[in-house]
Amino acid sequence: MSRATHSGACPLDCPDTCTWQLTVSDGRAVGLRGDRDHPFTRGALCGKVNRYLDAVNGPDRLTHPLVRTGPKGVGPVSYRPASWDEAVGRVAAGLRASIDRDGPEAILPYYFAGTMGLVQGWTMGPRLFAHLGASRLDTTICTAAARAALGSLFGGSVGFEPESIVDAKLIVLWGANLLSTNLHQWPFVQEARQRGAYVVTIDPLRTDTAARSDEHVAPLPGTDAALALGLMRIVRDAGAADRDWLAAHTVGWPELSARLDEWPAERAAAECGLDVDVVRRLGERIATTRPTAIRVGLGAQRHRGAGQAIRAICALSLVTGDFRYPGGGALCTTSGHHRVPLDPVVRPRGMPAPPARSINMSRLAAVLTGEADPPVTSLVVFNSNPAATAPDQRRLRAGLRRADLFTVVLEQRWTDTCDFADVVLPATMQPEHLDLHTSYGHHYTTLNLPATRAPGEALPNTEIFRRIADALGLDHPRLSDSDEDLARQLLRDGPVSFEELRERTYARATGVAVGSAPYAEGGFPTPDGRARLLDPRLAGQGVDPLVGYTPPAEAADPELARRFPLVLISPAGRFLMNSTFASLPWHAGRMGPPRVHLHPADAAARGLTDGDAVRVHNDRGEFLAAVAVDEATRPGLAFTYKAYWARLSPGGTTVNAVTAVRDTDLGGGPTFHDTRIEVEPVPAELLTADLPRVEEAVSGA
Ligand SMILES: Nc1nc2c(c(=O)[nH]1)N[C@H]1C(S)=C(S)[C@@H](COP(=O)(O)OP(=O)(O)OC[C@H]3O[C@@H](n4cnc5c(=O)[nH]c(N)nc54)[C@H](O)[C@@H]3O)O[C@H]1N2
Ligand SMILES: Nc1nc2c(c(=O)[nH]1)N[C@H]1C(S)=C(S)[C@@H](COP(=O)(O)OP(=O)(O)OC[C@H]3O[C@@H](n4cnc5c(=O)[nH]c(N)nc54)[C@H](O)[C@@H]3O)O[C@H]1N2
Ligand code: SF4
Ligand SMILES: [Mo]
Repeated sequence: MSRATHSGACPLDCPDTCTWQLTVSDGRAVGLRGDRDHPFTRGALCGKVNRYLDAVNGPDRLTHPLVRTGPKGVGPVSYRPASWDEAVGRVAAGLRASIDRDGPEAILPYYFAGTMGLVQGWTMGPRLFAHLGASRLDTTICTAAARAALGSLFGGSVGFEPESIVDAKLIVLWGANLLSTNLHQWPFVQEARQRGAYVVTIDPLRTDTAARSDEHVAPLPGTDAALALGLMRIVRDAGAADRDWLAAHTVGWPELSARLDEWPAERAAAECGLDVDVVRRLGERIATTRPTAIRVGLGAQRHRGAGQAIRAICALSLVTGDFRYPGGGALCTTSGHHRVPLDPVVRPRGMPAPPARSINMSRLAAVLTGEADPPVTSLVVFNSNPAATAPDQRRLRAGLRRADLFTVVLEQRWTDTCDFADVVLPATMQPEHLDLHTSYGHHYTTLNLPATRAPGEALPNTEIFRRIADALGLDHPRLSDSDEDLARQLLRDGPVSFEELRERTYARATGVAVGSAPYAEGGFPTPDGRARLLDPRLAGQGVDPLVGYTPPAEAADPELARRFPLVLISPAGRFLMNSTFASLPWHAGRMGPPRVHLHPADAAARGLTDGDAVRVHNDRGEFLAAVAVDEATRPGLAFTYKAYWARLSPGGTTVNAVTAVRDTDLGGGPTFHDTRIEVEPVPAELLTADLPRVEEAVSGA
């Protein structure tokens, strides 16, 4: 019996990008644990990934290409197995038909971070579509608003060094639920606490993270910029604005300071639905505590005013001068520190890549139902499950059902999106392919080498795209680069080599040291090294050039509030990774069925008690859920966890049936947490109606 251990990377869309040790016995993955030496992983994975091998070894893995033989939207019964040659031939014919009829922009590749791996996710697929002249995908679904805000403010997605948070004396976890979504940051927060730090969580919900902090401040969703402006005002009035540092390393402080005159604590508190004393105390604490670290989550940027929110929150750390100190300042994502430029790999020199329109992925429902001209007539989905995760699900499903839309889905298991495919292509999982990972929560780069054979005929995305290129008759040599070639190209000008990573699996690769304050002397990645509290370029995008406040859209709409009195947010669930794992028995069991959490006052006002079946609805659509009466929320605010699967949910829809296609003020991001709803009771049987189990469903194919 052969048994070996291989180092690799967790591929999931999580800031922690853990290094893991995979045990393989006779070709099968049998054990998985966190790398003990990795400075951020520190020996442990998370609950959901401790069971990752359920996904790898599951009986529901897709093992053969499938082609559609029946209607769209009904599931695996509409499909039969096919050879790779036949399936890829169909894909090529479908794409060709779109090109011949409407030009290459009629093709839309739709992909996201199902794997964060740069090789399987962000190189060969985009390279093929760039060469074809297909529509480019503006990958906005997650961090577009934050990225745009950080780009404006700092010149890139940079911030304090996350391991150095141990040196902070005040830690503000702002719109971040670390214990669910950034677990490996938590021990560093605890270490800071042991050294005397005070921890405040700013979250409309009393999450586990909030409950385990020293203080929980619960503003109304989408009002963070108002809170940040109020806090900056208190800091300034306390004489704690770091005027020398602001003068040397920022632009726009005089203008911002003038704006703060409009933001007394009372106004901020009223806007945020907070007690004014809570705002004052927090402001005074920030004014008097150096260094303060603000760990900004992504939850604060899923509202219309997201760009201004992220700018204002991060501006607070500029006003206090906290970037002077190790462990001080703001951090939303570390991705801007990693020097692995994608564009030269996606569009390598010498490979023609015609100019093409750009399509905002968060608008997919609108794009497929009339917004795009010429229309999208071929859709190639990989590393994503938009039928579950994209907004305005009812409209999106209507678009996906279009008879004239040719859809290809590359997947590891049958998902909601597969229901609408013409061709489903079986893809490998992380133990089966090569990949290269940077991180959005730390400063290490990790190499993942294949350690097991894929089940059946599953292939890496890269190989699937090479075959599609070949079937299309494309013969540019860059379209046959191997996975190792792609990884080497990504690392070409980087600080760490492929050889080094092959030897050691991971390396610190950004040039920022633990315990350092990278922006102590300014040097932000803007042209003049200064952070921009005032950014005249934003005027062209319809955004106030000065840091300020954009109220939420639906949450702040009194007219809509009369019909839909509850605001609904849908943050991350601990045992899922977006919609990944939602079909696996262990993970689904830990999550429980879809629930809508209501404050006791809201439940009582509607005569609802725990476990009652309700229809959660607004003008866009509805989903069914059980009521969870929950003190973790506040009156007027409901929540449910994101990314259940429609095909496994009662009623056949999810929370994204009520979320809107609407752009954030900056970056064109989605506004999942800016949604109004009402709930009304429905018969309990509706929740327990027979639902297909995925294993059964797929064995029909
Ligand atoms: N277990 C698990 N981990 C995950 C994911 C998952 O699905 N499950 N998803 C991954 C992905 S793709 C991402 S993008 C990240 C997201 O992870 P986070 O950045 O943590 O984002 P969310 O879970 O959307 O929201 C975080 C918190 O923000 C709060 N929040 C909502 N609206 C507001 C607001 O207006 N202001 C403030 N201050 N807080 C608000 C929510 O109540 C929530 O507790 O997590 C990643 N990690
Ligand atoms: N209501 C609501 N909706 C949300 C959010 C929210 O907060 N609220 N959050 C949004 C956010 S932050 C995000 S990032 C999106 C994420 O939404 P999606 O991009 O749809 O992410 P997942 O649901 O994780 O789906 C990823 C899919 O990729 C597949 N996959 C993984 N690795 C590979 C591979 O190597 N090859 C192939 N072919 N497939 C692979 C997995 O099996 C999985 O089905 O959801 C968004 N949706
Ligand atoms: S999901 Fe995040 S915390 Fe869990 S193992 Fe992967 S990288 Fe680590
Ligand atoms: Mo995300």
